[in-house]
Amino acid sequence: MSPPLIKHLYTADPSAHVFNGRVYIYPSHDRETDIAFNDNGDQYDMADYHVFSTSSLDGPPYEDVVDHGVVLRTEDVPWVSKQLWAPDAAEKDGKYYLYFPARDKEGIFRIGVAVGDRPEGPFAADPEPIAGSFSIDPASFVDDDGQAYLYFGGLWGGQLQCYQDGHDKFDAKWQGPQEPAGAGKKALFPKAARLGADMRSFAGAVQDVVILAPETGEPIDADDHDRRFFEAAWMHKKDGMYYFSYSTGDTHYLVYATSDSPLGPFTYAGRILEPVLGWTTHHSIVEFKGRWWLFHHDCELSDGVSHLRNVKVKEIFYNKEGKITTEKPE
Ligand code: FUB
Repeated sequence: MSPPLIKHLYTADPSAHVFNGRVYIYPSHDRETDIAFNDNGDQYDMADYHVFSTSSLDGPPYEDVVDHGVVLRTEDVPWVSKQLWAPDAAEKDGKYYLYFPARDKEGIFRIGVAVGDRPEGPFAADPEPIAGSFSIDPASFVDDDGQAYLYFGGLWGGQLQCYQDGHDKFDAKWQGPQEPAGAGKKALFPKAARLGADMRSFAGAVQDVVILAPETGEPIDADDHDRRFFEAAWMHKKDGMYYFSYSTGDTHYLVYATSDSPLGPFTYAGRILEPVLGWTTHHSIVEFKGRWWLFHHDCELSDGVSHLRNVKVKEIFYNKEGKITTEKPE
């Protein structure tokens, strides 16, 4: 097995970006808890974020990785009750924005933003979640024209299945491990919104990120659990093509779909990473010094405890047509 990038804490859901020539990693900070394991993810009871950075991905042993310490806590954010899940970050005009999902005081996941002057924080949270936001796993993407987007959503514990009647209608009866199923039913779509110039609000409506099956040109079926979106959205752009990647959840794959537009529609294109040790899989993809890197997690450090994870990194490769070579966990 390749060793974790970070060993002194449990970390997961790594969102990596290159800022000022350094790789910055914004992960979840897993912690031990007495909460019983369930399919709603209650045991993922995280309460703060650390930021990490490095000038080199050549490793192991990754001795250059710096832990910048705690940059945001549950108690720093007035609207949050619990569960600081997978974050991401973006830069605009010298300011840094940390996007994070958490449950509000009613137990509903929203997405918040915290702002800092440096990539390593600290970050000061806005007093309310982003208006119109819901569910989990925000992933930011700033296109070459400067327009920023936020992709998000996650099934089951992430509550995406509770918004089938509209993006502003939370249907509590869909809470828990359930989703559309059966012949003729289509999978639920991940979501995206343009970010406003302030990077702290949505400019315009939340949109569906449509993912099509290449063999039919139709949206992926609900029962197609090897390919349907579950959680862990990420966007990257290479050679003019937009790559939307995600986890398939209960089938444990990291997969991707491509488009010539940042809002799609996307066409399913293949697997990036086969299942790792642990239930969840979650990642980011970033170019650094001319090579492309997959940041992800598994549960090696905890010998397989699904909510005690560790971040890893591995190089990935594209063929001439832009297809990503499927990696096996190491
Ligand atoms: O870390 C908590 C949740 O587990 C994330 O939000 C999901 O993507 C999964 O990795």
